Amino acid sequence: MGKTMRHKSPGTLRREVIDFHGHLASIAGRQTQEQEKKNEMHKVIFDTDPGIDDAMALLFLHRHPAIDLIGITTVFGNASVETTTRNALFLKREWGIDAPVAKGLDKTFNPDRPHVGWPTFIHGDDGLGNIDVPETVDLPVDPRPAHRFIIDTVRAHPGEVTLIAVGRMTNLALALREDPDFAALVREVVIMGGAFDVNGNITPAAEANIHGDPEAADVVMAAQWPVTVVGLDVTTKTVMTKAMIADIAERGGEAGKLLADISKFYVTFYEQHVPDGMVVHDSCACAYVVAPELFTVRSGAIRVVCGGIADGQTIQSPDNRLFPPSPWDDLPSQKACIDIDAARTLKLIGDTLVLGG
Ligand SMILES: [Ca+2]
Repeated sequence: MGKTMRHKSPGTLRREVIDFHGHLASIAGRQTQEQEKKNEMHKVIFDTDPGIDDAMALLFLHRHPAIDLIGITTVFGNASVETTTRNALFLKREWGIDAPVAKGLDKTFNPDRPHVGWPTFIHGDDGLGNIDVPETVDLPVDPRPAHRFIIDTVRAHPGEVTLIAVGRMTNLALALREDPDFAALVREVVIMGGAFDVNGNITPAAEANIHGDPEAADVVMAAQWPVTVVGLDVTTKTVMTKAMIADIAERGGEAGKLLADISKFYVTFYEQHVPDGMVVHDSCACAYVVAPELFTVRSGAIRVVCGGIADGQTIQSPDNRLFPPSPWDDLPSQKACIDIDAARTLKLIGDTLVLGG
């Protein structure tokens, strides 16, 4: 080798040295890219009550290249937990999703809260737009209750797991009560729920996910983990038109067609609220995880009203405002989304839903 090199001209040697350095730089570049890619990947547990907009969000998580969906946990809300779990299994089977499904309990965090009926006029009797979901789906359910599954999975991947909760906050609050220390091991919590500078959608004060279990939501906001709340302030600005849904059916393969079929019922409900299409509440929370730059956030402690006429209202104490001593003091500063680039968010959602279709 040394003998060969002695016979090379200085020009050849210089070129080889440059090539070698280029090779090293390219390996280093590859490693940096891989590292960045790893950093950009989000291990996600999706806590959900499918639910039509939940179904869209689930397909988004399944198809987005930066999301590693490692668990689906179910909660009651859009329908009973029996129905939402069956629906999660149905979508898992239809869309070939690997993540295990763990079923939540069937009671609010405060079990004395009276049960209010399911919103079948929004999501259909089957929770998925009355598309004839089979009574049972022959897939296994994780043996653990949802909140225990969440704790165990976070503890198996400390600092790596993002929790996206798009139903009532019951499972997250139960997990915090069972294992308060696990909160410090969660990377991020992103919630669809609440209404800060706008009216609610189930009462003038409250949004449905929070209203369905206010005590649970108050526990979640007060915990020592980073929470971002994607509420009605931004989701009601994010309306997917019928033409966009048709495009997803066209380009999104069988999964896109099923999603469009499921969404018909919801679009009909939304005719009384928006001129064309549907509000994609739950997908907004998923979009935030991969593209937070599309959202404007405000920081400050968040409390949830529990009881009275404003039951379930979310109220933030902005960090830059001074108040006399109040029940918001000494709580962690969380983020409330107050604005969104709706056009770019819808494009991101639409482009993701058809990936691999
Ligand atoms: Ca939901």
